[in-house]
Amino acid sequence: MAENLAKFCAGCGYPITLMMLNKTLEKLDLQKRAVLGLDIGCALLAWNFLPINTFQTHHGRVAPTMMGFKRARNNSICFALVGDGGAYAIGLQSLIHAAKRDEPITVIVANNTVYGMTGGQTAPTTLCGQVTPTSPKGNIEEPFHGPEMLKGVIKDGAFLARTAVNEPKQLQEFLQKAIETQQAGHFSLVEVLSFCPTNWKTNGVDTINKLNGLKDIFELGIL
Ligand SMILES: Cc1ncc(C[n+]2csc(CCOP(=O)(O)OP(=O)(O)O)c2C)c(N)n1
Ligand code: SF4
Ligand SMILES: [Mg+2]
Repeated sequence: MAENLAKFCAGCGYPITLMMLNKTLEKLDLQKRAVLGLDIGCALLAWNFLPINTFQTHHGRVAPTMMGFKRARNNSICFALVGDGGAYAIGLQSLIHAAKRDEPITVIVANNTVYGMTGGQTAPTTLCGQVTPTSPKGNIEEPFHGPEMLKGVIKDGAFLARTAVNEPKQLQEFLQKAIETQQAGHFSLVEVLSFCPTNWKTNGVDTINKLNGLKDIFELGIL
């Protein structure tokens, strides 16, 4: 695994989420049944990161692809790893209907508040006032809260939560709950506030401070 870390930028949050996912699957002895669907964006860099099977999809289309996978192979444990842009912009329509239909998959949203892979442009989650290449004078909109919006459409038994990469215990706990929800036949989504020092243009200390600042805006916990 270690040599694959090189694909992500130094200090990226994705490897933490992936390591916690791997630990959880190991604990539940589910690595062999797991399939990790990857959206376009920095999620795709995870294609050979873990000792589990992966599946590459188009931008915003990882949730419907993994729904299809789950229907065809219902003994598999299906994950859709997607960025905030993929989940809440181009893929929002299919995500809403996956949640509404209570599709038994687990969506993991890495929320770094920007379009990371393409250079840090404004995403639906970008904070008001945040400077990006497409909002050089500061974003004028309030950020979109994805799991809160999905609360309005989910069925009983579904699981929605938000945590952060610097809350590894909670991250592992929520991933386990999400997997158990999928095994019980329901939809689950865990949003993970994630570091993107390359596009945030932050050093180590400022990266942690920025992530902690996000926790004041995006509530952590089971939603
Ligand atoms: C249909 C389509 N539109 C646009 C793109 C260009 N594109 C690739 S990655 C990306 C942004 C990804 O941002 P996000 O989903 O937040 O993931 P991150 O890289 O931040 O993890 C975009 C717009 C694309 N690949 N396909
Ligand atoms: S651009 Fe950001 S999200 Fe993508 S690998 Fe680099 S630090 Fe991670
Ligand atoms: Mg992003």
